[in-house]
Amino acid sequence: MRKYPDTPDFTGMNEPVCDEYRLENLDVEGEIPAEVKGAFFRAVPDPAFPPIYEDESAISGDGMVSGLYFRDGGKVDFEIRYVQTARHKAEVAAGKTLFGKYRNPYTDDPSVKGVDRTVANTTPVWHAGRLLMTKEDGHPYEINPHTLETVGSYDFGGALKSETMTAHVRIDPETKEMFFFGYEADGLASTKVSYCIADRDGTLVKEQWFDVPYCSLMHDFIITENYALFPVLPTTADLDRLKAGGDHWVHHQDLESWVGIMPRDGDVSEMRWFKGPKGVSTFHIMNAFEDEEGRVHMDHNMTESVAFPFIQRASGLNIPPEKLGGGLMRWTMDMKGRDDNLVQVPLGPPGDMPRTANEDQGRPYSKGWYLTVNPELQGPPLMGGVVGAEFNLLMRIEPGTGRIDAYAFPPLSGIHEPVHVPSNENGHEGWLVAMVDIMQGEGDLYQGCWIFNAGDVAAGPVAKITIPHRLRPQVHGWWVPQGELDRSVRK
Ligand code: V55
Ligand code: FE
Repeated sequence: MRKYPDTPDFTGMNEPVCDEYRLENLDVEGEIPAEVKGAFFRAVPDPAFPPIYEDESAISGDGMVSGLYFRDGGKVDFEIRYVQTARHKAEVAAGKTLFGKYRNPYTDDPSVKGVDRTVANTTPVWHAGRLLMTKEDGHPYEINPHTLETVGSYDFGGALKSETMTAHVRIDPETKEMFFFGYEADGLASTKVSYCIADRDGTLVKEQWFDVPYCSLMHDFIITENYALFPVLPTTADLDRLKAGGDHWVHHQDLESWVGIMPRDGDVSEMRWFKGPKGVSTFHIMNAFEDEEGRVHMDHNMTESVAFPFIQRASGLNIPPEKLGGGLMRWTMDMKGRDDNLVQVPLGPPGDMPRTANEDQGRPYSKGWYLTVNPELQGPPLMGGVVGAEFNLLMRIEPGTGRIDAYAFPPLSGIHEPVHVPSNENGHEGWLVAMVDIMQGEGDLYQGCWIFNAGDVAAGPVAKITIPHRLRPQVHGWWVPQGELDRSVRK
């Protein structure tokens, strides 16, 4: 029998859990704000079988969908289940691993040629009453939000032509349209990118394709009130390398980055390209907005090289997280000017997992939140997650003033990406809900879900929910308010 590799991707916090379970009436310390009612969905990679290749990454793990349900009277229930992808079903039927390297079908067992190999493990997306588990290499899977049962692969009723849809969609807070894209839209290492709009009812009303300067790991994009922005960053794929059984991604320190920008309701022929710095890497964008002078600003968590150890290995790089540099960067593009270079200004320290209030998306905004590794931490971070070390500082930043407030976790603990729950109270910034891991002593792991006042993170959690079962680190999460959950398409 194959074993899980003895590597950071499969040991410590990343040790596979491989268990579907339900926990009811969880213990709560403090008081859950009445406004926190609904479901906190999370995407958790958890490989049901050991990988064929020893150097496999944690991001190839089978997607599990988890729901933390905040019900009436402060009752909280938890559930986690595998997404029943074609890939997971094929491996369960065979009782072993059949799929090879991360996004390289040329390394698969011949018996699964042509089988959808996406693992649906990155973001639970909620739009128009549907819950979708996404991964950028394929179509999403629809999930019943109440039972977490898999409905099946989802292609907008046959309308989506793109072979891929990324895990980072953007929903306009006013029109409720969902904007999304897919890179490698017509196959491996392709430069074709799809750009799609689903209306507020979830109908795919527009799909256009365009070409990017090179095939790039385009993990995220962003919209403003009038534009769609597509960052192209120098982590690239190559078909010959894939055919030779190589790695999907190699990072290039000497290659330029680009941002393609077009009117969000316009035609892809209107795309204008701005040139950015060489060698940089960004996975997540906090926000973007326009100003009165006709400039577009994009705030994103950038590093000077790529963070993922498995991509670094394939690129001949070996840079520890604390040496990756970068920061929360503002890239500004002057739409009225003729200069095709963008301007970069740092706003805050390095970090990732940015979040804003939904209502601030695409608009000028005064506050946002993201995570980092505390530079003042006296002690080791907790090893785990897809990049290696868990974040242990929750920050609230005012991008206009640079003001930062933070909540610091002790050594050997971590916090995962928070979701934001809006408040109805005037001037209240709402709540942040996030999973927390704390190693309290040798082998004594506390895991739970903490709720913070979003406007005062430094004050610490207002409520803590204990989860008495080991959890593997999540990737992204999504908050669905009770009213929307009640109006779900699947009952
Ligand atoms: C990321 C995560 C992925 C992936 C590509 O966070 C990039 C970045 C969990 O899967 O496939
Ligand atoms: Fe992501």
